[in-house]
Amino acid sequence: MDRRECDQEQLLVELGQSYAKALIAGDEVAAEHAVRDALDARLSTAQIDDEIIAPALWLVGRLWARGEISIADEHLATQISLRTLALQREAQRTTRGREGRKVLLAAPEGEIHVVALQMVANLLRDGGYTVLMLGGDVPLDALAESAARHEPEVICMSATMPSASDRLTVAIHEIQKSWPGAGYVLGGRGISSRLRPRPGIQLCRRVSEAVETADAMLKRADFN
Ligand code: B12
Repeated sequence: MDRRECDQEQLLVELGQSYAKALIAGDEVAAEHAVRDALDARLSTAQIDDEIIAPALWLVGRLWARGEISIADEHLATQISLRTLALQREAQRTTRGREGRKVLLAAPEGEIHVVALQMVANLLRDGGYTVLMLGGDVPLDALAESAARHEPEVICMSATMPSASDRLTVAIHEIQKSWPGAGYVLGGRGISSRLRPRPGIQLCRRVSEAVETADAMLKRADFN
């Protein structure tokens, strides 16, 4: 077993224990928490079903057979598990809903810091988006041309250097001339107070806000 498999095995054991404890306590919130953690850790539906939910229900069955919990406790544990199955389906539906929706990522010319942008790309890809990562130091005309060619619904850009902030504004202006259909998700410590959020342009402080912000942008576009 390699390191990754070992970590995953350990995580499954821990989440399995938390989930079982939650079922026995009749604690729906704690049970959902365990399943959300499993989903966040990218455990598969099969792993969650076979190695977290099923063993916990077997334990509940054994406790009931030994007279340690009541039939009502067993029913409650079952209802909680049925709800967590619905939660799993909902998470999959959300991911599928993002399939085929394109997000383009770039840092404008002169900006070579791209670690945060790569994190955003990973999060979006994991969330089901189709990701087009152009990387750092992308000339403005090349950026506008790429946007016009690929027609992404969302464009994520990053500015770490203070000088890059105004270039984001110019980039948006340039892109809008050739591809007006995108919303913008911007981040980075270089962003100045001159760049203000407005409809179609959102600022994020953390990479973890990117997926939610892109989702909100698409929802808005769908309603228009
Ligand atoms: C790694 C690094 C580099 C690498 C970059 C490699 C690469 N390919 O990315 C190298 C060595 C090449 C480099 C070069 C330079 N760097 Co440098 N670099 C850093 C360092 C150490 C880490 C930056 C980083 O990756 N952070 C990790 C990420 C995850 O965090 P973050 O960028 O802050 O992003 C957070 C948020 O801002 C937000 N976010 C950011 N972008 C986005 C985008 C979206 C869409 C979203 C949703 C969120 C989001 O999410 C993150 C948190 O969740 C910082 C130190 C520091 N204090 O930041 C200096 C730093 C940024 N660099 C600095 C400088 C000065 C330079 C150079 C000019 C140095 C030189 N004289 O050559 C050059 C050229 C820079 C240029 N033209 O772009 C300064 C900037 C100072 C300033 N504000 O003016 C810093 C702060 C170092 C310092 N203390 O002086 N650098």
